[in-house]
Amino acid sequence: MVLAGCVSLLSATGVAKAKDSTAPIIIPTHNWSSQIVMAHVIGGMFESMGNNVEYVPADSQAVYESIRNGDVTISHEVWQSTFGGSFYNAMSEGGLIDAGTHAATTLEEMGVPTWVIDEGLCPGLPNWEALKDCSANFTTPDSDGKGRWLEGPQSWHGDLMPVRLKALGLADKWVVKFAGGADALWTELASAKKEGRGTVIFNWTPNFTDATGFTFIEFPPYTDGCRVADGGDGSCGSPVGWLKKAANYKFPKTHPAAYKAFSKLSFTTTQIGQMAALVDTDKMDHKDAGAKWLAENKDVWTDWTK
Ligand code: TMO
Repeated sequence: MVLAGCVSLLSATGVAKAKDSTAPIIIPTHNWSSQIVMAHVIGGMFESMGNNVEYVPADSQAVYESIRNGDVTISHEVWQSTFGGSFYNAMSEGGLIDAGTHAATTLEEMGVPTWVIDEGLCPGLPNWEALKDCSANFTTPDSDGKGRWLEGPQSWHGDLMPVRLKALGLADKWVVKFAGGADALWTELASAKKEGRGTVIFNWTPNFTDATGFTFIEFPPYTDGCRVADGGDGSCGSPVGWLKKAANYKFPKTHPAAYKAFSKLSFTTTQIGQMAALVDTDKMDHKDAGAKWLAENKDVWTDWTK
């Protein structure tokens, strides 16, 4: 109470707030839609406050080292399962700070479009043990007679999924293939549907598929240390995780107002799903999608920029 009184007294007497630097805030763009649209949403918020912004395409793992070094200012979608390791590594090296957590919880996991279950193509799903008996319904010309898991680009998880298949004793029935990009996952969903054939793909939530019917496979639960990189045998699924924001440690000093807005902002599952859908369902350009989202959701974000 006393403190609040002091603060309003100070601003009433015209003490200037710290002003943001005119140096550009560097925002990275990666290879999935919500991340690129949200880059433009947050960049647009910063611009509305009088800041300069630059977008740079960046590798989604290496970016944490770039933030630590100051080549990139922020990361606005730090997904626990895929990037938690790189995020904490950079933090322990020094130079990267945790700028808070979005409201949305996340899952990054293999799964099937829900119609695959409804059509009886793998009885027993979403329990992973069903995969022992249904691989014949998931073969493709490149899968050597095995069922195919279509993983995301290898830059996201390396050999996490091939190692998991082996650890679960499924490697004689299933094989992992890597998609060149996220678009290849959505193309596969559409063509499997058209051909009425089973498909298992890597996917995540929040995403546009939250609204189209997608079921994640339930693997043995994730525990700290269950992955090979953390000392385990890799026979576990992905965590239900957080979605964080990260920043270079100087950002609060160079751009105090923008940093304050960045640390306050928090998107929900629905909002992030909308950002992805503007591109993947409505086929908009990422930049236009960001502008449209900002225009239609002023009530969501303007308070954060004050
Ligand atoms: C990092 N991702 C959301 C694509 O799983």
